Amino acid sequence: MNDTFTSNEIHGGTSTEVLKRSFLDNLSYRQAKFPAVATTYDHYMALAYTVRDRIMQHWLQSASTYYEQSVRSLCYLSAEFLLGPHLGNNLVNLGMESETRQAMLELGLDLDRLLAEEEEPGLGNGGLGRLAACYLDSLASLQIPAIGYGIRYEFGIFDQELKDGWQVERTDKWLRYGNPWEVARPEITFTVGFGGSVREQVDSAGNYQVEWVPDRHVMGMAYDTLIGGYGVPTANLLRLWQAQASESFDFQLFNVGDYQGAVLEKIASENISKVLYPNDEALQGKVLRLQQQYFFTSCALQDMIRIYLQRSSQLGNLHEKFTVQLNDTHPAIGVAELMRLLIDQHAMPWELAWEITRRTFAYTNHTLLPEALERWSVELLGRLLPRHLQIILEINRRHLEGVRKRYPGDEERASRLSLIEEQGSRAVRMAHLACVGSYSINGVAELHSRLLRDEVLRDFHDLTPEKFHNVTNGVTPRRFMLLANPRLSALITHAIGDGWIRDLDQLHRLEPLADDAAFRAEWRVVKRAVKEDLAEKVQQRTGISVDPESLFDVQVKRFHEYKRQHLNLLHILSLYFQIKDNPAADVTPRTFLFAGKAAPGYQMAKLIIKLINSVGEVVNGDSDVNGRLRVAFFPDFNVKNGQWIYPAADLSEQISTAGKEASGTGNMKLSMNGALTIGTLDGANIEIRDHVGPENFFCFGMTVEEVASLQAAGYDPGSLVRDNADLSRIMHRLSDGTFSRGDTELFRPLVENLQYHDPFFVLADFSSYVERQREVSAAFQDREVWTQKSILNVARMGHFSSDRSIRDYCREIWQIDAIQPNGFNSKFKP
Ligand code: GLG
Repeated sequence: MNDTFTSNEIHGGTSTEVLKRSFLDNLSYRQAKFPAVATTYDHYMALAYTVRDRIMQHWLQSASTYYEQSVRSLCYLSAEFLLGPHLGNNLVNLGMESETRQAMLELGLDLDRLLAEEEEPGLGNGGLGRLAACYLDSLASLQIPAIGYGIRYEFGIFDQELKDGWQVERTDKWLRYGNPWEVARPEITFTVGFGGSVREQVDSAGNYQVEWVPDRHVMGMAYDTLIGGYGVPTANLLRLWQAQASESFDFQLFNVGDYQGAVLEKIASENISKVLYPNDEALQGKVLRLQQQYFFTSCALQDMIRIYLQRSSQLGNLHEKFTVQLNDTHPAIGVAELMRLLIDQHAMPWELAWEITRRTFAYTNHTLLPEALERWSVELLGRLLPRHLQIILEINRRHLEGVRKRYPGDEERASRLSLIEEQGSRAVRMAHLACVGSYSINGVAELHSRLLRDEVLRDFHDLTPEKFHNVTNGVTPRRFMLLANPRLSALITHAIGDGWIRDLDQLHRLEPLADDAAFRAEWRVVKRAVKEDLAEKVQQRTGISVDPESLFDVQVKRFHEYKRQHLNLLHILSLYFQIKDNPAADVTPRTFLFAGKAAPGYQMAKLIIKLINSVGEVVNGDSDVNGRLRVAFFPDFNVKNGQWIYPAADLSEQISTAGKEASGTGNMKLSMNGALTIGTLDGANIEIRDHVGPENFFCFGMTVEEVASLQAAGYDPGSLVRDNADLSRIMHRLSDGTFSRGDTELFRPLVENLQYHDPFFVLADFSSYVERQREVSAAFQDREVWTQKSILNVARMGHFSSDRSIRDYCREIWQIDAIQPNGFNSKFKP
């Protein structure tokens, strides 16, 4: 081996020789293992450090450039970042996968085995958290100065297992064996207060002063994860906060002999960053959750001010150097916190502080579901954050003063616009706080943004229409195409070059190839191979063997009644009984694949999981069916498993009730990998259909307007059951024990809910869905035409790259430009 490498090469070079040398160094000096006793996990760790060092080079260069040029930066505040495994993605982004594979091979190691060792950081629930991760990838790839701020949960989203068809939750100890991707920053630690009281006094100069005296302090310590861009020497930071007790324990208590009490206090503080709330789209109103929100938001804002003050002595232009995107209302308390920091800590007058605050924040709404709109009781908020409640009430007083001036006598409007909900127990409406305290408000798909303007936030739209925007979500093609689907990516690159990876619109150049029979044949070979890979995984994880030749019909996402996994089930049952009536019927063989987690307390969602498995048991084992229908539930849906599933899908199920799914992003991942969509006119489905063309998309079901008028007219799901023989048989069989080993009670809550309430209009859309599914089955028989549609789906998905979303944010909202990192500069002070 060459012994003359410089330190820069050792940490930055990517030749096979250098990589081997770095790897062995890391195995010795960071893992403390000699080769004979090193485990596969040690090898993974040594490789992870080797890769991290290379991103570190990029980060040091980017950070020094940002510092020298005092650039305007984005701060993305999010309670969730669902990153997925780092190693494979970083290798792809650094363009060093093949050298690394070779280096490992020369050391007698298999890169794929090392990749499989990684425990993914599950610091999010679903779409909202994964969107944040896609945006970090695009921000770095587009060279936009940015910091992601969030919480370093010790336990991420639970691992899902299945026991007798039921979901069982297991804690996710992702940090058990250490996390090679993060850098601990004990020197970057902030104090966050809770509780106590507010003292008001007039000082000797006659100035009115407010002092918040919290009765408890928690420290937030930074852990940094580097996010490298694709094919560029830029890396940004994801800075996650971990809670720590302010003292190792309280000496006063210790001295009076209460050692136990002192330690308990410490434990209570550290609980704040202990666990991610596993709810998606449902508010729980728990104190610990509000503590988490305030904790990370306060740390982030204090950190921004610290960074800002490195280059400037007064805070008057804070909003010019930073803009803060609030990922939903979870960090919305930041509006009050920034006011507090500016007024109480930096002695700024209210008007100036408000001007800065209002020009700093921008708010993204992610849901229209009323049960997900956050409200904190005034009593709870006042107890936990008394100074913030004061500030919120003062913001509200001034806000309503403006409203009353503009709409004299319109008290109803004033109460609708108030930050405080007065009906029932008083509560702070966090979305209203975010709207008033921001310069921008956006939804995540065109339909969603329209419904925000016209319904949920209509009064705010009347008041400040210029604040409203739409930025349709996107997903990163690096992780969800290049990394997840190397076969398809290679075929595409072979056909049109690799420019599409950074500029997804270039996929358009595939369009003419949809008419090329030879290309279609290659496309099918790829799809077939990817389906075989997945079939093997399904066999391993579920014991169910599935036929790669069958249509892979995929619904993977969180379980929620609005997403209507049970509508999919009703279709399966309809096909099943069709076969039972006539075993010789000509049915297109299908594999129905489900995956997703249910919130642990959401009984109905868990029952739907059980029903899927119960139906699977009967259908898969029925000799009349003879393998033509297969139902499989792939356990523990997470980013890693998603990367297996998305590429293999033929059909993507996007079947939410119109008006309920803000955007969806799984719909994009599937279509980008060549699945055709069966979908409602909801969320981003509408835009996907517009882009790929209605002839390449199976659309069904009621529109938002039709749902509203059915609701207004009085919806009677029972009559639909009575009038539809297929449906009445299905409903009957669901309750007669056919799918529950004779138990007639098990599925009753689900059946009765549908028959008597059906809040998500499952039965109302059933016929339209089954009819469209019949077309799907027929279309799949003609493989040439199907392949053509599949190619056109991919060719026309360029718009749904998260790069496009980030460009939209930069241009329409943030006003931030890209920056090329310089080389190192001696002036740089780390
Ligand atoms: C939400 C919505 C999704 C959306 C995602 C990202 O339910 O429709 O795609 O955020 O904007 N709470 C969510 O996961």
